[in-house]
Amino acid sequence: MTHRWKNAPDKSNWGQFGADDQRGRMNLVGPAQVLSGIAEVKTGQTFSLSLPLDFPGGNALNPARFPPRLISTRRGGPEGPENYVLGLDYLEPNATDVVCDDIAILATQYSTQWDSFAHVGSYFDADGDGVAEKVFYNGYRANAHIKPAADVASDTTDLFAFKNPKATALGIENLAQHGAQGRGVLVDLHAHFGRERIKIGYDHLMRVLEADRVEIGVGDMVCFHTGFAEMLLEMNRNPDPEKLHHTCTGLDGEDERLLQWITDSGVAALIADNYAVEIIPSRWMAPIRKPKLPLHAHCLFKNGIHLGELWYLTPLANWLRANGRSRFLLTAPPLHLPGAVGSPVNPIATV
Ligand code: UVW
Repeated sequence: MTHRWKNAPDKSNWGQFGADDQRGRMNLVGPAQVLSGIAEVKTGQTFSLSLPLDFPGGNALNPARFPPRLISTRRGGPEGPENYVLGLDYLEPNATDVVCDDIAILATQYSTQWDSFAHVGSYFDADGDGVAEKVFYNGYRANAHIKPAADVASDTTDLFAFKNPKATALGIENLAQHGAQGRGVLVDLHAHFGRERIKIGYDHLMRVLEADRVEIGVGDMVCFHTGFAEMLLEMNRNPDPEKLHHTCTGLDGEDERLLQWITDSGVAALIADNYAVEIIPSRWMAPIRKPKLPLHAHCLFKNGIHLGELWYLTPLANWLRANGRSRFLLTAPPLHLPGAVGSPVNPIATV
């Protein structure tokens, strides 16, 4: 028994990178993997893989996540809206400077984002006392290490009332310190299935990899292009809820062979341009206790594999297909915001 767990979950890698590891499979992305990514740079062209962070628009995709609010900061000087663009001549009559500052209030997972391992854990009897507790990757515990505020508000107007809303383990700063740079590989599901709502299992995936001659190696960050983010852009911040919840492919987290492939392939991160990488059932009545987000459980909770969601992959996917390629250098550091369970990101693909 380590100091945190006696039982590790079935099909997990807890302890593989050390009992106190908080970096998970990103441990496989070291200097050699960065050089493999750099070796994919042939033209120097770059693609930003972020949506504008005020997309999708509204909160029909996830009712708890609100669009960002950007507020101008009054830095001093005389009252009046014109002084949100502050002339420093109010302090020094001969100063020519005019200055703006602002504050952003944003749900870290509203738009293009990374999930940290503090985002999804599970009820699991890690200490072997016969009672399942709330536990996260490598046995880190709710309340001991991951401590969201007791009275979390879902209304952004109450945001400053939060108390101590911080993960003291597994926060996104672990990925920020790593830098999330290495080799990216794109799997173009949209080219094969269009915008049909299909759960992509192991057989689908193998067919696509074979048809497009895509090779995935240990330490690769794998991006699944489904066309969902492109559809969000078309809806221009006023998304149709029907389309949000019934369009485009996603991985099938209930396909055990797909989960085994994720384990065996050594992929470092799974990324998609859709909501959750996997397709989450909207109504769900399970006869036994099991995860509603099985891919999240397999990746974030059991195996320390970060998930990237709502990335904008369409222009990159089109370019790669037109050029007969699937690999690129990916540079995608999250915000270095200690304790956050997720983070916006502006990933850059260099081809
Ligand atoms: C959910 O809460 C569904 O999480 P994610 O943003 O990782 O899809």
